[in-house]
Amino acid sequence: MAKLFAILIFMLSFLTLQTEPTVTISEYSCLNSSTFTRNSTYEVNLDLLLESLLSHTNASNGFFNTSTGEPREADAVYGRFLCRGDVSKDVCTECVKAARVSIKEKCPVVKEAILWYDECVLQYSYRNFFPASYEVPILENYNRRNVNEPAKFMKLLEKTMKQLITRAAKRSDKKYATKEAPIKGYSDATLHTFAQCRPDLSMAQCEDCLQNVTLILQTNQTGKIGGRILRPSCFARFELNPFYTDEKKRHFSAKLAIGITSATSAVGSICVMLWFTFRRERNKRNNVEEDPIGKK
Ligand SMILES: *[C@@H]1O[C@H](CO)[C@@H](O)[C@H](O)[C@H]1NC(C)=O
Ligand SMILES: *[C@@H]1O[C@H](CO)[C@@H](O)[C@H](O)[C@H]1NC(C)=O
Ligand SMILES: *[C@@H]1O[C@H](CO)[C@@H](O)[C@H](O)[C@H]1NC(C)=O
Ligand SMILES: *[C@@H]1O[C@H](CO)[C@@H](O)[C@H](O)[C@H]1NC(C)=O
Ligand SMILES: *[C@@H]1O[C@H](CO)[C@@H](O)[C@H](O)[C@H]1NC(C)=O
Ligand SMILES: CC(=O)N[C@H]1CO[C@H](CO)[C@@H](O)[C@@H]1O
Repeated sequence: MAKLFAILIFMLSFLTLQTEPTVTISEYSCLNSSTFTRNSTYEVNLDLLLESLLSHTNASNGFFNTSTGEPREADAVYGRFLCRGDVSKDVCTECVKAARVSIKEKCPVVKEAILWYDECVLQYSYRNFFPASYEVPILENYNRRNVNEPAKFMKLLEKTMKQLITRAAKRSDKKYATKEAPIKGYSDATLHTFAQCRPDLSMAQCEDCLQNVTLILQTNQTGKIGGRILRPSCFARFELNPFYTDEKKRHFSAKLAIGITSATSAVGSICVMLWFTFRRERNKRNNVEEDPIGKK
């Protein structure tokens, strides 16, 4: 029994580790083929920049831009990150931390790169891309699956996105908005949409950027169940499954998620435990010497 208890504790700790927030790379681009040499001043400045960005994930609007090195000199590096409007500071920090590592892995010795996770975007360059004029690349990522009635679906998407743009652009702190719309004819299908701009864009700049992005989103591929268009200064995304935290529900669902996770872990552990116990009993009956648990 003590052994089983120890196993249960072990499995619980394992499952707890597994439920830590995980971030997934969405898209990235190593923008310019011009490169820097290892251990050069540029690399030193780049590392300083990434360090500085990471230390500012506490910014209340989830956005920070900065530069290292002498401005306008060849070794200067400019950079910024933007976290998705609905994520907590902890998730934002987690995301920028992961992006800081990935961007150097994916684009080694490249002077200019951008990398998107679901929860944040990180970008650096040897040239100043502020305020909003420098706007490549525009990346896309669609779900491969199709909806049943594409024409109707695209109409609904267009209507929903239009409302989203105005709401996101009007905000001053974090320029983002979410909107859900029921899909008629499917009892429990809901369209989930999300749009966000860099918070330092003006209302007009944000509207422009999002209009561009949503137009591409609706024309590049049609009739998909999900998709996103990612521009350095703004992005829009839609899915049938909920992929963001509704502001009103955030605190409630955070608690709920933790509840569900621990409940799932507990139930899972008990099932695994019962299964092993059952096998052990059966193995004993069958006189099988190998005992997967008994062996240390
Ligand atoms: C890449 O960088 C070089 C050197 O700074 C520049 O001349 C060129 O226009 C850049 N290419 C692109 C695609 O931005
Ligand atoms: C860069 O510097 C580190 C430590 O100073 C050294 O170990 C490494 O070999 C250097 N790399 C190159 C490519 O010079
Ligand atoms: C965030 O952290 C940095 C460095 O740790 C600090 O200098 C800055 O004042 C903090 N900003 C906010 C808004 O708390
Ligand atoms: C969106 O903006 C990009 C870059 O400014 C431009 O090349 C593209 O044609 C625009 N697309 C649409 C659909 O407005
Ligand atoms: C849209 O789709 C075409 C291929 O059909 C692709 O070449 C293009 O890069 C896509 N993305 C954007 C942002 O327009
Ligand atoms: C350090 C730096 O380049 N900061 C810039 C961040 O973005 C704002 C708004 O575009 C600029 O005014 C700052 O100069």
